[in-house]
Amino acid sequence: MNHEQFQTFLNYLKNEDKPGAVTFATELLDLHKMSLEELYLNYLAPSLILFECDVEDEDVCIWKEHFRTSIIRTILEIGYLHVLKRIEKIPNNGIKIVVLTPAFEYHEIGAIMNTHFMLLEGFDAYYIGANTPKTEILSAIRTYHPDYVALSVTNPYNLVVTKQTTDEIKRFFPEVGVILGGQAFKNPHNIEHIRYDVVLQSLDDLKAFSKKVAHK
Ligand code: B12
Repeated sequence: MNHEQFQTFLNYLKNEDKPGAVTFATELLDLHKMSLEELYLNYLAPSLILFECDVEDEDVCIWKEHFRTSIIRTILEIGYLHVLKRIEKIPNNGIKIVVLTPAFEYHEIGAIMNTHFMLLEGFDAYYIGANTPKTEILSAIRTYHPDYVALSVTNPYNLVVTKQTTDEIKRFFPEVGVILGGQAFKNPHNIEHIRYDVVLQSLDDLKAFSKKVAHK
């Protein structure tokens, strides 16, 4: 990774320079200086995970974090256009995945990024949103008939609602697989009582999963 380049990107973000940050990231993709995967994993994700507010006033820190997230979201939406261009050449593996974050979980950047990665691995992936109530999830399963539902969960407080959600999925749609991903599952104890089929935490995990399940 080019540290100087990363620092330039971070400086745009630190200065809340949205045009600068978006143009910088878009050019990296447009000029093929960096793959979308590299941009997401080495630039966008760390710029959020390592976010530190250098002012004491907490109120200022909150809107700064929100603003940074909105800049990253804009870059992800532009990234999607690059995904569309690339998937024309990628064979579809015939597996449909609905991606979401469950009720009360607002952290959605990991879910969006991984939906793009799934598309690039040949999955038919749909990100249906953050803070998705159980009933809406069941409705989406009824509509899309996915092979898997992927739940991205960041905050361990949301493990209870995750358990309730996956119990309902398995009760009404036992044939649908449950994928878990996100920071809340880094601690293996957090998964003990949840019904799931696979935990995926990285692009490598996703690639290995794709190899394993691609059959059609
Ligand atoms: C941005 C952010 C927010 C934004 C989110 C906006 C949005 N639209 O997503 C907002 C402002 C809404 C927010 C709110 C809150 N946040 Co917040 N937030 C963050 C921050 C700074 C970055 C999160 C992020 O986007 N990371 C980047 C993504 C790419 O990383 P990721 O989600 O981990 O995803 C990666 C992997 O986990 C994996 N992955 C994730 N999902 C999946 C799914 C699959 C299928 C696969 C294969 C892989 C995968 O792939 C990704 C790439 O590697 C983190 C800091 C941190 N250290 O993470 C705090 C953080 C997560 N937040 C935290 C907290 C406490 C909160 C609040 C409770 C604050 C409050 N008091 O209100 C609320 C909770 C809101 C809610 N109900 O969910 C804590 C959580 C602590 C904990 N208990 O774990 C953190 C860690 C901050 C901290 N250090 O205290 N937050």
